[in-house]
Amino acid sequence: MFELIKDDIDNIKKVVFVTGAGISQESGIPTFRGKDGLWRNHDAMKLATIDAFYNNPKLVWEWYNERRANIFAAKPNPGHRAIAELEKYVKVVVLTQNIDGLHQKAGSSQVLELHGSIIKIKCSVCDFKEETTYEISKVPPLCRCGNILRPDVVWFGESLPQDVWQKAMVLASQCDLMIIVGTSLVVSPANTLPIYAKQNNALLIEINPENTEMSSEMDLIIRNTSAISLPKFVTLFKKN
Ligand code: BJW
Ligand code: ZN
Repeated sequence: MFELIKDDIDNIKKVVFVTGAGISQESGIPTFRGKDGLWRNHDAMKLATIDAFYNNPKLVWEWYNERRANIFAAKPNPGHRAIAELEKYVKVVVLTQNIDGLHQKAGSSQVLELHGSIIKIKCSVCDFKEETTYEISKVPPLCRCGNILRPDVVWFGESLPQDVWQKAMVLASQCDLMIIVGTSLVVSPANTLPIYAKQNNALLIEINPENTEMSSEMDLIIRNTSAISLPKFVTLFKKN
């Protein structure tokens, strides 16, 4: 599966993973696009917007409540665990678009959450923020200041947390190998990270059963799932 890069392994010191919804699919968490991207006949892409939240905060909160219950019950799969295990052999950073916390649960120590976290909620007006895994029974929940609380995630049209994004760009520009796993690469600015890596002459590997926007730029493409492919990738380092 990874035969083509076997001889490059000794020169790889810094690995950056760019991950998306597909890596958590085998943990039972639906992806955003395609047939998986419908919830009660609503397009996930339309729900993940600030306009949807202000138009119908109850509906958007019901979507997040269901996802929170599913995500909090989910376990990391062999793909997440392989990435965490790779830290034994090389420097590893995970730049994830996912909000599910499964990389951290698997044991990865350097995870940058580009689109926020479903564990956190924040006020839509004041500075209030907290981590909570309890079920939000009355939706939409209200802040002490009287305004609506929201999930601390990044919706379309909103900026990514700037400190996180700045770090992500630097790390992508400095890696020797970037592995892009389970993302359609249609959402910017996360989909520009492979370009920063390429500018540093990093090797690019894509792990995805389907073609993506940037497949033609990859040095190696693995058309298989992450839970199958990533443990095999780590074995290359174990033999060294
Ligand atoms: C497997 C697998 C297995 C399956 N193993 N693989 C026009 C107007 C306004 C804005 C824009 C515009 N044009 C562009 C923009 C910018 C916009 C954007 O990119 N839009 C595009 C859709 C066109 N981006 C933004 O707005 C971002 N902010 C920004 O740019 O700020 C500056 C700005 C400000 C104001 C105006 C304009 C710009 C913010 C983006 C935020 C994205 N948020 C979400 C929701 C997060 C919260 C939540 O989860 O609830 O993030 S949307 C959703 O998409 C989520 C994901 O992180 C993200 C990416 O999706 P991902 O992970 O790639 O999932 P899928 O489903 O697309 O793909 C899954 C893949 O896995 C597939 O390829 C499968 O084949 C594969 N797979 N099983 C391996 N087992
Ligand atoms: Zn408030």
